[in-house]
Amino acid sequence: MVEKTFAIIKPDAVAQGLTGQILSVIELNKFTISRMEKIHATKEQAEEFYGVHKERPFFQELVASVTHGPIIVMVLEKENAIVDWRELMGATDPQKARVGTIRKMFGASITANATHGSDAPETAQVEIAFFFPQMHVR
Ligand code: 3AN
Repeated sequence: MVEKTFAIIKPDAVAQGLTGQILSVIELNKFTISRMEKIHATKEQAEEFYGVHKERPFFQELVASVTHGPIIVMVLEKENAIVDWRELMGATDPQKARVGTIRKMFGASITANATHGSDAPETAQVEIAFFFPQMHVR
């Protein structure tokens, strides 16, 4: 089934000039970039977006890491987009990510791990609606 997922290129990767290379990997892996925008997320947006993590010890670090510079927010589309994008990103910790994954190639640390991706269909729907409210998800 063709599905949509939500992706972010995080501030560290954008600041390092890795946007083009990451977009290239995305396209080589047959994702369609349906929507894309460069924004600078506010603290309030980040706190709401990462709301499920608010009790975790790294929450403030996480919010800071995604707001300290511009990010690229995207809707990616392909068959099994949600699972395939998470596989292409690799493990949360770049040191544990498989060779060839985006986080292995471009991630610096567990917080500055280059990209974000929705983890389930419900999350994808909520995250797409959060950044692209005018978009029809299904
Ligand atoms: P993923 O992004 O692989 O789905 P989650 O959902 O467990 O990982 O975590 C969300 C984000 O929180 C991660 N992308 C990462 O930036 C950050 N994070 C996760 N675990 C840690 C940790 N132990 N220390 C610092 N940041 C973390």
